[in-house]
Amino acid sequence: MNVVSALHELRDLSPGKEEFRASVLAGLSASPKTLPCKFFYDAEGSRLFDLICELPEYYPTRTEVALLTARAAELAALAGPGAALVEFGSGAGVKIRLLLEAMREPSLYVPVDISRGHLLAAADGLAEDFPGLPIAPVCADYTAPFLLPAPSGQPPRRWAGFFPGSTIGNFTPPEATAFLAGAARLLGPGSLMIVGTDLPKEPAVLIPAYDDAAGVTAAFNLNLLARINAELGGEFDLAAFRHEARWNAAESRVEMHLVSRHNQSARIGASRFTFAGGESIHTENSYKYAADAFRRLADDAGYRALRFWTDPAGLFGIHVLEV
Ligand code: AVJ
Repeated sequence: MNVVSALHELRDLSPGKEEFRASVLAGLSASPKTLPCKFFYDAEGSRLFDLICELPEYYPTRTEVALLTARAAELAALAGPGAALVEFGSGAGVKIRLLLEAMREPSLYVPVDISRGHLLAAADGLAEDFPGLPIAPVCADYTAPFLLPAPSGQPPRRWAGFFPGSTIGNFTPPEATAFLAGAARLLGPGSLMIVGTDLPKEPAVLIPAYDDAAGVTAAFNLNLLARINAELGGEFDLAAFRHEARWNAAESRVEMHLVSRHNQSARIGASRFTFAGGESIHTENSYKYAADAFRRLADDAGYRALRFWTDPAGLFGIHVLEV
């Protein structure tokens, strides 16, 4: 099979501008104010996120890549020959390469991502590096249900979900349980789910990971306001907000906020929003799960825990689940 025929046409279910507008207006009308983190990932946000992954303070990516490298053969053995992979939030497609290289005759790769350009570029690169591997990209917000593309030819021996990066930490625990239950339904009985989870640790390590010295994470957070200005005709003064990362110990999560530097108001079309000095827009949660806490959550979603791996410093974890 040649590269062109192995790369399927994109299925585009990405949220449109009206969904973005409705979410932004609702979030800024709420108290406290909030914006959904899934909208970070326009072209510029995806570019900034890839830079975050390279930052010295941002330990999750390199720690998880090292874990995946060490465990790729074991993961491939668990998946078995002829397995089909679905990746939720596939991004630049770096981590999946480690799995695909170790797997025997993977039958299909379905990258699912909300960022269309990023998804297509990553799928093109993979099609070149894995000629003959059917790749069926789906541009979708995976927090909403979607259908899997039907594999051409033989049904895969086994489906395996891949949700790396601790992106599951963006959900609240009930949302994470619902997401996992949905993945179990989507992938079916006998399927695997491989989930990367960041582990709780001292704020002295967590806070710099979300508030780096070079200011990349600040730019990533503020880009949400730039996107509102560009796409929704917003009139936010980006210099009037500052990025803040907070450790919420009671909830075991890092929170990102955009804090208003002074009293101000900002318009988006016909709507006007007022901000007191020090008032924040809560833009992201990043939950940190101890191994046991995550196992309970997976159990609530109907999954059995097969494996858990962590690095020597106990920074990051990978769970392998089966349903
Ligand atoms: C992509 C959700 C895993 O929560 O660590 C990085 C996003 N936000 N720096 C994370 C993020 C700020 C990241 N996830």
